[in-house]
Amino acid sequence: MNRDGLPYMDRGRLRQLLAQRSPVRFIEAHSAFSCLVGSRANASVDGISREFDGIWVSSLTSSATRGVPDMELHMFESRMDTIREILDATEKPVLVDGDTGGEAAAFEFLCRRLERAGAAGVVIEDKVFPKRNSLSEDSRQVLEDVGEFSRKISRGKRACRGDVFIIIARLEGLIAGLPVEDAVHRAIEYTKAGADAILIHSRARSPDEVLGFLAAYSAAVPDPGDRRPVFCVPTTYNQISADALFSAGFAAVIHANHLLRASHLAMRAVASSLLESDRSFEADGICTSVSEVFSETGYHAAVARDKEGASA
Ligand code: SPV
Ligand code: MG
Repeated sequence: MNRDGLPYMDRGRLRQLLAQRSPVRFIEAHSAFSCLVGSRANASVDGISREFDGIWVSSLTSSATRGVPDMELHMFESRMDTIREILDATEKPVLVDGDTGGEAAAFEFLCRRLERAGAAGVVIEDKVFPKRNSLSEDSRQVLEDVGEFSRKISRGKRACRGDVFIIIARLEGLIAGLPVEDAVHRAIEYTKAGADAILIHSRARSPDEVLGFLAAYSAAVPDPGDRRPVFCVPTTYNQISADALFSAGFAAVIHANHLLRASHLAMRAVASSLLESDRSFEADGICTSVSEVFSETGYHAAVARDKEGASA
């Protein structure tokens, strides 16, 4: 048990949830602090408690946190430090956005390091290195050769030592403007190469594109045993609920950047308020209290234990 009385992270949890066909909701984290907030988030919906099932370590928000554009700049060393801090801050499965994975040899090392660190899996996208962010309307999106990308997946699979770390192949065909048939063909090839799951990405405003992929994939691979769980990232088509996406057949939904975007909005408002009012009083209403920050990071609990020690 850990200090909160929770069982220690079960490294196979994500694989298990997918095998059970339990719907999986991911929330983005870009720091240990945002991971604590996302891990503890809880809502009661129709009397049933709902929480996130896993943490998504986004490349967009990891880049933004470092003040650089999401263009696969070489920074996996510093990202590894953040990933380890995030792993220390949660018992939930942590899924890492590995961009394109780089060249196959680099991807082998990435898989081994992430597996050893305790991550639940990695997602790599089938674009050429260095990729451009998929939500950008005016970036050139160039897909990798199917055979090359399949070999990268196989080499990553062979590099893993255990059988719980998963590799997810992310299809960028719709982002690159290719027809859905191309994405289905790639899903089949990447599955043959060993991909444990598929992520279909889209920046359309409506979910029709990704729902169309799901239908075409099911038609092309009629035996459910031969299909892989399909993930989606409803950032742009966000009027549909995660529940509706699960009912349509998606296995997992990733809320990919929201904690960073929320803090960006709040930080800008607070910074302006401090200048306008020339004091912080007016900003208090849009900041959490220092005491809440203490609670989130376990400060109050540690002080209580200090007191127990002093009176013992
Ligand atoms: C990320 O969160 O870094 C992603 C998703 O890769 S997207 O920004 O939509 O490409
Ligand atoms: Mg990314």
